[in-house]
Amino acid sequence: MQNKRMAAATTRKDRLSIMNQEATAPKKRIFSGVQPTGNLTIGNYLGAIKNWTTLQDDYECLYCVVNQHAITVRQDPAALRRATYETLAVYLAAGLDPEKNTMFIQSHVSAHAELAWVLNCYTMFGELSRMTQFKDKSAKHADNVNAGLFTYPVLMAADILLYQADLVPVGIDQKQHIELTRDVAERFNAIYSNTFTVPEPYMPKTGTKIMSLQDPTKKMSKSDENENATVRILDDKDTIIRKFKRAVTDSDTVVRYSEDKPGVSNLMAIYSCFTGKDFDAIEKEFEGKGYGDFKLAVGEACADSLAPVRSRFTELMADKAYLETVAKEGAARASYLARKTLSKVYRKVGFVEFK
Ligand code: ATP
Ligand code: LTN
Repeated sequence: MQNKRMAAATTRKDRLSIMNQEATAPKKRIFSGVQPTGNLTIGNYLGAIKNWTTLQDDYECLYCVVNQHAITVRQDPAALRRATYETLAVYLAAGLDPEKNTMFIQSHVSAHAELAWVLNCYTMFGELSRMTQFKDKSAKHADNVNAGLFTYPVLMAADILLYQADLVPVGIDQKQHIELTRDVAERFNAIYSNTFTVPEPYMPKTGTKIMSLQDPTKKMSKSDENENATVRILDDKDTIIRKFKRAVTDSDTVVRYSEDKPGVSNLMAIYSCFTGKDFDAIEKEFEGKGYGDFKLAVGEACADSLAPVRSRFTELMADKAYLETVAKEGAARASYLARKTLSKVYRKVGFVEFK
């Protein structure tokens, strides 16, 4: 934001005034995370990670690989370990600079679990029962409706509140969890005086909910068992094009954004995110052309945009030592910030100090 303001400043006086403000006003803080529960999809990319890369110059950003959230659903330990490093590698491959952003692994910073325990005592059973993600996931994993799945949003609130984050960039599916985080923060602040920054969700205009290619009424999700339903950030070009060719549309032939055309509208949103074109421009571009041409164009735009991410990812995965260094330095910085909040909370609730 401040850099854009600087570019727009026309006089020397304006520029000096912005520089003075930059010197005194701390940058706003951002926190977000992705679960290492599988290969990331273009939903995760367009709804979250791609936007993160646009924020790194103007905000102080922390991005976490939330492996503690991941075990609310049963995970194979080796697969979880692999996915944890892969998720961190995707953050870097997408363009997040470790010099500018703090990237770390949730289980490396014990304050997350510690604050979550405290916040559990300030979150109501009724509030958690209303969470739609809990309802969806407990229906999907009916044999394992564990307490962690139920209190998942409390750990998420702890993630965010530990860092006094102002903004949380996420897809729309996480909005309800951010609202709960705000309620818990406000409740705690009201009892103990100002302790937590009350965060706001930060969502992109388009791409906030990318739908499944096989059922456009359902969110695209990395744990979907139907491989044709999801496009993975790391899929190769042929696979991406094949998946878009098979995408469910409708019996019409017109490329038009409309609620009654969820399949085509979803493809238009994806195309818009990758090309920067708006819906009017897309409708004009494909006037008189069929779905075949359109699907191919979406596939190509997606594959071409992701190609550099994929090649950088392969390089990064071959350098485990580098990934470990990024995670270690990230955890050190995150722990320092997290401890400050946790000590304050412990003092306020009346825990005696460890001497
Ligand atoms: P899972 O299948 O394990 O539930 P997921 O694909 O839903 O995972 P998360 O790890 O829960 O992904 O989400 C990571 C981030 O990606 C969140 O900010 C979430 O809002 C965003 N996100 C996930 N799916 C989509 C989607 N289809 N469209 C837009 N954003 C999404
Ligand atoms: N619940 C989120 C992942 C997540 C998160 C967070 C996102 C865990 N902690 C803190 C933003 C901020 C999801 O995407 N399912």
